[in-house]
Amino acid sequence: MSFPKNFLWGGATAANQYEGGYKDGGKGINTSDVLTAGSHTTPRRITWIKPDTKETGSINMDLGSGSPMVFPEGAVPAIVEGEYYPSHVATDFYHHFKEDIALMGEMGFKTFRLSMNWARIFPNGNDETPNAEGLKFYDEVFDECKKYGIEPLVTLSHYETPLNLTIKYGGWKSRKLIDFFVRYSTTVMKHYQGKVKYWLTFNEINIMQWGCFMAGGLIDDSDQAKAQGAHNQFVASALTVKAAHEISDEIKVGQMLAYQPMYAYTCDPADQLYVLKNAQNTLWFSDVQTGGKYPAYKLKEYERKGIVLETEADDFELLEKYSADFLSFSCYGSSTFTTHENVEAGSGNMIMGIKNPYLQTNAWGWGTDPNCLRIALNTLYDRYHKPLWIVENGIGWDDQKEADGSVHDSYRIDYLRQNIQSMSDAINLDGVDLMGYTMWGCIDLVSAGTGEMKKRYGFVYVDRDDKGNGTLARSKKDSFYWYKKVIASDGADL
Ligand code: BGP
Repeated sequence: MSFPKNFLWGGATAANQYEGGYKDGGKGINTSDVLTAGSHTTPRRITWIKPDTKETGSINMDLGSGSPMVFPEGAVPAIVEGEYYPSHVATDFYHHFKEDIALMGEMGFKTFRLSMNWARIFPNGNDETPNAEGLKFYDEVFDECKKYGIEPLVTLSHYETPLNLTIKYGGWKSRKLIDFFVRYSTTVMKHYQGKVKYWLTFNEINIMQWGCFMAGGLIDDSDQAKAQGAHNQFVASALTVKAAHEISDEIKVGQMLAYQPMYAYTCDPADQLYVLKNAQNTLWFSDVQTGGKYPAYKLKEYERKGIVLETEADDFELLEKYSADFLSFSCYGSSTFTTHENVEAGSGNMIMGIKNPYLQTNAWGWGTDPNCLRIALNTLYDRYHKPLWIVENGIGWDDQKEADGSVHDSYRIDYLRQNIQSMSDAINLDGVDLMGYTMWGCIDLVSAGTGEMKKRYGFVYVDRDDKGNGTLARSKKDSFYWYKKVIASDGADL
């Protein structure tokens, strides 16, 4: 079975994990720039400084550690001398973009998902005018894409907020950020009109609930702050959709959700209810941003917890009128839940839940699930009836490069083959409207959850290790040639 002729095959990246050049071209500092490296067993940390006494230290990032983030009195996140911050160089797209886009062109990419670095355009987040050098950089990137017929898909904020906005306003819990973001989104949508048609507002907006520093630039992880942070991002997204449609009806703005099918471990009805509640924890984000309305279960929960949103009179009308044009999502596998005790716990990273005996896992405990995309696509299409786009899917592996530069990643090819088949079934057998597929981390980049280099996803290997050593040279993995063949055959030759 093949795919529609205009299907957007490609790969995905994010500035904070890929771009580097963290001080080049007038770029400001982002929240991601103060995150240290971690590992599978040690959480990433946020460094801080007390501006008065110059005392420094660090605390665990909430995502992955599960511990609350409590900054010492008077401390603010900062870059501290002597620490290693993976995002500062990452895999240096900033200086390798021509080479990398040529590699994507060689694979036959129809689309390339990248994120724009907010602080490269507005270094402090709240500047009156954009940084011309930052605008020029992405102009060159998009011109390069055009050479190869590659349509960019641009995330406006992928796990980063200009640090100044976190220090000054506490990140997304402040409504001030709505105006700053809309100034940024409107500026770039106008500037790149004719070059960029597809935009996403916030990467994995629902990660706000577990990784609020990454997803919301919050240094207060209370339920109240997270609820307000999400609400403010919803309103900023709606205003971005409004601005996009005013600029041109060619421009489409999508939501981006972290999604994974959820299974009950047993047929005990208590397990089914537990799974339903867990699923709602994800789906309420798309109920609001794509569906246009807060669901009743969320409003009841806020009432129960005493959470009161700071809103303005037209917020809810805006959310409904300017809901997302399409829904994009990441999906790496599935999660399994139970209310029963004494069931072997899995070692999920971002993917929570317990071990599913029917599935294989990689070294980081992420399960591979041959049916996850078909289930995800059916669930989301039935719920919203809007076009979908899979913008992340893939498998992290500690790939080994041979002396001749080759990388034999048959496990990645097997994973992708199953996932693409599952996606094909959703289109061809179930009639789902799917716009495209961008495999995560198409050129090796830094892991978001752990800050490691050795958790690699790419079709292209980059010579860089967990300490930041390496030449940054690129080499093609076996999966590079395989994906090229898949695209050339419109998905028929898997
Ligand atoms: C998603 C993020 C990406 C990416 C990916 C893989 O949740 O949007 O930024 O990194 O997960 O996760 P990790 O890098 O932790 O393996």
